[in-house]
Amino acid sequence: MNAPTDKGVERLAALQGMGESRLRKEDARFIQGKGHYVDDIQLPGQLHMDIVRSPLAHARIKSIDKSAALAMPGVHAVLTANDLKPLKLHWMPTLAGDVAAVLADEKVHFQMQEVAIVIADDRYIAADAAEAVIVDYEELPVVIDPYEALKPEAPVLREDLAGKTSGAHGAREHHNHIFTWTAGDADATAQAFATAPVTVSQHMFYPRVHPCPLETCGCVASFDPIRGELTTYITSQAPHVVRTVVSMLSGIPESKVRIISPDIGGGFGNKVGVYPGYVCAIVASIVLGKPVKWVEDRIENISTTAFARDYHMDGELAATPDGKITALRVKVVADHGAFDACADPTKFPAGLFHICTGSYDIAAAHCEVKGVYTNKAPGGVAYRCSFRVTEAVYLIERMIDVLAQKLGLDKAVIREKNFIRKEQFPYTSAFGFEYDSGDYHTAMKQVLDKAGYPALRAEQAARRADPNATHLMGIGLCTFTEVVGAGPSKMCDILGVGMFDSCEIRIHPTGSAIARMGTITQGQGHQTTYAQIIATELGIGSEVIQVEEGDTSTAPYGLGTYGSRSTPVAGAAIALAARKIHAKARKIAAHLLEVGEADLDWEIDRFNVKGDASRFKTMKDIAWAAYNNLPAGMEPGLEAVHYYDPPNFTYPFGIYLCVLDIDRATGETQVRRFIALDDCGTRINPMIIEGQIHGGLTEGFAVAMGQQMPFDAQGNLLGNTLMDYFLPTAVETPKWETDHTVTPSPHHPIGAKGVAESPHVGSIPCFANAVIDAFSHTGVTDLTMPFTSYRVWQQLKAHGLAL
Ligand code: MCN
Ligand code: CUM
Repeated sequence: MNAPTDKGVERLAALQGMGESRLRKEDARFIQGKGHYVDDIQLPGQLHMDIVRSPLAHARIKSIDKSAALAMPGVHAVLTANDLKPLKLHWMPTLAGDVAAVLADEKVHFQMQEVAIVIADDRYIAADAAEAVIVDYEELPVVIDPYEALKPEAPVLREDLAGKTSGAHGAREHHNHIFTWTAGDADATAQAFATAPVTVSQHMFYPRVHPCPLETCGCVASFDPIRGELTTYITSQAPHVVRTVVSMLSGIPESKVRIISPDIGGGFGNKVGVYPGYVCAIVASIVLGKPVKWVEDRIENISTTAFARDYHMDGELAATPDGKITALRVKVVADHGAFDACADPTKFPAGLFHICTGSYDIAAAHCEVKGVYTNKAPGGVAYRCSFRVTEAVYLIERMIDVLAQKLGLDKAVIREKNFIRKEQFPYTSAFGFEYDSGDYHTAMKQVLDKAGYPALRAEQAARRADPNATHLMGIGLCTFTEVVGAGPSKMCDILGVGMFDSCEIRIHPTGSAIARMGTITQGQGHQTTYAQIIATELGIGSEVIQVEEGDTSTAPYGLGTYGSRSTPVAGAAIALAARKIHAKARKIAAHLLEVGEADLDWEIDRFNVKGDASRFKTMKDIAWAAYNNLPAGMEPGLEAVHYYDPPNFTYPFGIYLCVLDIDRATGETQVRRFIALDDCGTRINPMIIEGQIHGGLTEGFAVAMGQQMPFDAQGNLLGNTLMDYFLPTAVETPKWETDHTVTPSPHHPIGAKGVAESPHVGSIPCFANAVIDAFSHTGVTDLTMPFTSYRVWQQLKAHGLAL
């Protein structure tokens, strides 16, 4: 390629391609009130649905009296499980191989479970009528603790599974047991522990939290009885998967089902699953022949749609006396709630939790995850989690601190000692993951230098020595590795559909373009960044490239946006679709310039004749020719579609450091510094990456410092409104300092790895490690999130540190 001339530099800048901090194209609409969300959809004759929900967490339904509700003016229908039974729609399959009640069938399993639906002229009538439905319940004993649930005498929660000794993931050992999933080499690990000079163990609980997107879940279902076509606007992160599920459940051919995800006001994993509300609205529209809208309120969203975590973990490390880790063993009890509705790739009931050897070279490892039913809402995989990588990183990053404390080693030194070294990549972990690329030592040094780490430790020691110090000081480190880009379809599928993704690009005669994708943005800026990839690959300005997602009638089949998979999978599909177009464009250019293809050089936006840059054809010239002046025998048009099945996941990583001060009088924590270095390989749009990292760190701060979903013994969720559930604003949010290194993925066409979940995955253990580090001189090795002032103050009291 010729070195870009000065004019080349200008042309390159005009493309606004990869590496540019191109401003978000979406924002012009959003900041002028022109966003178009599900609740903005108004169809002629549209009716409204509301849901009658259970006040009890575990109860038998003795009777349901609809008469008062049906008598109310404006009410069109009240439907219960009995009405869905003839259609076999009162239960539905979950993505995890279980079934979930659409409307409670004889029994409710968690508070706020869907019991009946009301369809009315407007939302207010529907809400009033829902209150008028009288349900007679007989209370049953409630189980909210998964350890209690596994006791022999525990009440049977899922009577529908009576006698089923095996489930989707193997044998069931107890009536409330869902699965036991293991990975790694149990014998090799046991042997390493048996001979290890040093071992540590730690129990830790990662509490249940909720992603709480600003827009709640909802849909507008519209069945056209004349055409037999169903169109549903829905807040879905995976519209094609929804279409497949809806077609399978309803029997309507997939070609007559159209799912449209319009603008989405945040998903964060909350909008991956298929919820009873969607199914009910669709059934109601089919039954009534009219469009039906259902939009959750905040309490319904927090109480019933996909929560996250609820992992009770026991970790063990074996090591040498100087801190070289030789083995990791983990046992998890996972509270899945009433139905196993985790949105994981089919073969992985614990998601990608087995990435839990983290950034460390650990020879032997074994993990066991036991899924358990309780009387809580179902879900489990949500909230910027990369399929439970959040839990995995929390486990290993907490464990390494526990080991450092036991051995009296510095928490940075122990990490550097155990890091997988740069020359070991591609590195196969004890759990079988093949890490594609990484350079942890360089990144670590960059962060420690920036933080002035030795001085921080010295300051901490001085504080500890001073009985009059008003504040404790904690220094937290988290040096994580993510696994994103599900996935190679040989390993990852959803309901049997391989987890590839897709892109279709069409170049119009005048040189502008449209790209259609199987993914769907919820705020990640795909319309901005995807265009940048095409701009660089094809030499067409980003401004004239439209990116369209979310409509199953126009987009090629794709598995959607979650698990930070859009860049690793769809991003690769874009590049490869563009390269197909590029190859055809080269042929057309050769024809137009009357030279051989080999005589052409590609330069930014054009093909030059080798050695004579004055003879060239731009991509714009070629686009025009593609519709009127082609080499003999060549098909007209300039477009391509690519379905990309990745050969491997991508393994982004980060080094995070948090310094915080704890007020010994009040227990208040103040984050003094938070440094986040991320490496996501090739960076498409640094500004968007920065935005994703700020957002993920802020959500991580929320989880660590305030979010929780506590249940009382009766299964009442305490805190399902934004009065109680902590959403940080600019006031509480710390100032973030970001940094990066670039270690491209060797197997991705543009070397990019995902980034969106990293800041969340990495920051939560970093905050936890910082708070616990502040107390480490007292012998404390674990505290449970969230670290509210009251909880921290209790710790201060317990150790005689409160002022
Ligand atoms: N990007 C980049 N260079 C890279 C990697 C990513 O410029 N090397 C850009 C991408 O082009 C994209 C964005 O960063 O615009 C995020 O890309 P990626 O990491 O591939 O993640 P996804 O697009 O697949 O987004 C999913 C991820 C998930 S799973 C959750 S949960 C989450 C998150 O995105 N939900 C979000 N970030 C969110 N941000 C917003 N505003 N709203 C949500 O609901
Ligand atoms: Cu696990 S939250 Mo995101 O994968 O949609």
